[in-house]
Amino acid sequence: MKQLIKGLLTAVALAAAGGAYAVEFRSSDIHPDDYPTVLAVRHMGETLSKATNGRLTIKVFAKSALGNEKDTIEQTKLGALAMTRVNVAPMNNICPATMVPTMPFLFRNTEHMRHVLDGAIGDEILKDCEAQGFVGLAFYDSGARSIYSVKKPVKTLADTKGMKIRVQQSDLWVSLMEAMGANATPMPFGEVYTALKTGLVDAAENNYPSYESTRHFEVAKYYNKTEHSMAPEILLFSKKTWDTLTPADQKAIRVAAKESVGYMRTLWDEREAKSLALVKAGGAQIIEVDTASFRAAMKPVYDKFLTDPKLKDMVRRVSDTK
Ligand code: GTR
Repeated sequence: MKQLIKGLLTAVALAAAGGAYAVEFRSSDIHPDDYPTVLAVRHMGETLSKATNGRLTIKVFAKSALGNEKDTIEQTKLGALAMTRVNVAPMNNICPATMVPTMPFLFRNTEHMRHVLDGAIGDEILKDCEAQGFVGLAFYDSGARSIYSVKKPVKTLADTKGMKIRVQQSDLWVSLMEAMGANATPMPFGEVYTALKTGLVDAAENNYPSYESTRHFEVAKYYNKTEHSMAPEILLFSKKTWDTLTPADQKAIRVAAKESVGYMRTLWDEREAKSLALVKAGGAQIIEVDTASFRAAMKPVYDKFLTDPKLKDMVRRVSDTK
């Protein structure tokens, strides 16, 4: 018997050394099953499974089944969860470099944002999360975020003065709203619908797909095109889990993640157009905004959060990127 157990253990150890283990990685998302981020990670799972003959697979838990973004980030750090897809915002307080792509009015347009995140700056930001226990695999698009309000439209900076606006759980986001003269109310995504409906907040801010999928447009019908940030989504892998994998498998995961970015962008562009049409049909009013007045108010945010010369320089490099 002793001999048998010893033999079995050796077999397991050998299998592991040869990379012959099989693992199903759990990944979380707060969005519903048909949302581009969820579909992209599922697609990544298929690529990974093909590349490893079915040894490595990914199971995506959508609709906050494993918790809100702050919770799943914590679980990922601990290794209780292998992967999580979140916005960079709840990482701002944890991994400072994620503040760079969050900065208001930083990216000129979608092409600029994609170009920067696909290049060296994007890689540096992903790498920066490693010291905090996360292997940054990829960025996904999240479009431009704009303020949507319940009672009155927002056309210029004067209109956000005193407004209670829901933000993501990030100090940078609180400060961004304060720079608009608003009162920032940080809360998880899943609580926003009720907060808008009960008057706990006067407004929230997001891209068209999230405004539509959450049906926030039913309660906050003014979608005011402030387009104040293009804070992207980020796909994080637990460093704890990562360190148990062979270099070949780590590479396969990285390749599959990067490969899913192009797939996601196609879905994203389609979804943005579809969501805009849906919210308009549902009664939302799309309001043109004097964005220059908002842009001019953002200096305090840059001054407060870009004290580290490395981050300051990164922002300069982003602006210099054609
Ligand atoms: C969405 C984003 C989510 C989350 C959400 C929010 O656009 O995809 O990851 O950040 O916004 O506002 O909480």
